[in-house]
Amino acid sequence: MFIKSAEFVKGITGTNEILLDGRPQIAFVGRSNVGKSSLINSLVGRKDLARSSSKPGKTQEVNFFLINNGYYFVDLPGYGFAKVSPKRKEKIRKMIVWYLSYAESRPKKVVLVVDSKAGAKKFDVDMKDLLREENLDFFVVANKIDKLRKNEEKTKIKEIMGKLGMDDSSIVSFSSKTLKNREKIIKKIFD
Ligand SMILES: Nc1nc2c(ncn2[C@@H]2O[C@H](COP(=O)(O)OP(=O)(O)OP(=O)(O)O)[C@@H](O)[C@H]2O)c(=O)[nH]1
Ligand SMILES: [Mg+2]
Repeated sequence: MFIKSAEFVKGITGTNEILLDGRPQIAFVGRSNVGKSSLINSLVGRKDLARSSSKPGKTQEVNFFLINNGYYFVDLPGYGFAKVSPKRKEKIRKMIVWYLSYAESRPKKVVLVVDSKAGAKKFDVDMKDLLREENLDFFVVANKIDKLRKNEEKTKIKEIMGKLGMDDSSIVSFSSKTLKNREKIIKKIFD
């Protein structure tokens, strides 16, 4: 699979006709600041398609990017940024749950992005449970692998998958800095 075109279509916060246009959706979910938007940019080979920021809480809506005119990459807001109000946090949590569980369509694949240095947190475990309950097809990206020393990688990955109760075949490490495993992730998304 070669990504030859990518464009931002729209951001939604609830029911919208884009959910029903029949194109398969690939969703990127994870805690705030783990690098979901950067991962999308790396996959499509564009620096600023999905807006990313060093300030957590950049993505506020469910953003749809049209890929090769046939798919959507769906960039979800991140959960768990400490500085947002409890009310705002709850709103974001509900938006994520709505998209994954109650929206008119279901994503064909979900990429659960985890910060490889911080490891799997409660949100990640809860998310894995939700994805399982909803019977959604998903795999884990251990992101920001450039922040780990080479000899830490294996242990960290084992630790993350242990916490999630999953086996090592469902995790791929990645870094937007080095683009390590970019092709592998694209393959996993589209197979
Ligand atoms: N070292 C390193 N930094 C990264 C990597 N990916 C993203 N970042 C940085 O992490 C910060 C957050 O990246 P985003 O892509 O905005 O994260 P996000 O998950 O979309 O964040 P929200 O929209 O707030 O949920 C930015 O400063 C990025 O430059 C990576 O692979 N390695
Ligand atoms: Mg984002």
